[in-house]
Amino acid sequence: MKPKIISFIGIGANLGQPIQHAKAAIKALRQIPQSRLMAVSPLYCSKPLGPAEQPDYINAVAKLETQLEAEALLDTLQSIELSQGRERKEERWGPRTLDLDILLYGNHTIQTPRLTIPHYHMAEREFVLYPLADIATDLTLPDGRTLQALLAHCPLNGLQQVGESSGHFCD
Ligand code: A4P
Ligand code: MG
Repeated sequence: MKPKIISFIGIGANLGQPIQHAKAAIKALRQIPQSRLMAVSPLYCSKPLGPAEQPDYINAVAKLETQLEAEALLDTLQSIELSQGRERKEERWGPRTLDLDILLYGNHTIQTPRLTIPHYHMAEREFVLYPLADIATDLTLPDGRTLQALLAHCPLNGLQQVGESSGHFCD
């Protein structure tokens, strides 16, 4: 019997109808083999990190219990991205309809050509840390830093839950 690992998955979308892409991604996460979707944060609107000339993002974080190896989980997430995230005629290097990142995989630290876990720069990203706190408030990263300590140094930068705003962005 393979061990059951708790993994946190970052969901990001900023093209087409990003709220619909995020919801479709959550539906797909429920279907991943050898896995159980345990919690999903609310959806958030966030300001784009990187080139400013792109739409705001919808972000969320999901908690998945899985018996898949990390690379097999990545394969599955990439197939969800392909099937649900890339049906539109996107610019090759442009923003993406759907991005699914493995933020954490149990307490493992992984560094391979295909995988860096914990995910690159997650500890400074408000659109990762705040949704993570909604579903895993007492989390500690593999390096010993607590989520609460990281949040204390992470400004909101305009992050807000979908539905809270009067619709001036992310609508
Ligand atoms: N890869 C390595 N580690 C991982 C991991 N832990 N999880 C590799 C998933 N993939 C991982 O990813 C490129 C390669 O990363 C994969 O083939 C995999 O082998 P990708 O999804 O094709 O490309 P990407 O997501 O554009 O790259 P990256 O580096 O993940 O981008 P970022 O840094 O995540 O930036 N602003 C806001 N507000 N919200 C966002 O969600 N996202 C991005 C994407 C930029 N700005 C954003 C947001
Ligand atoms: Mg990615």
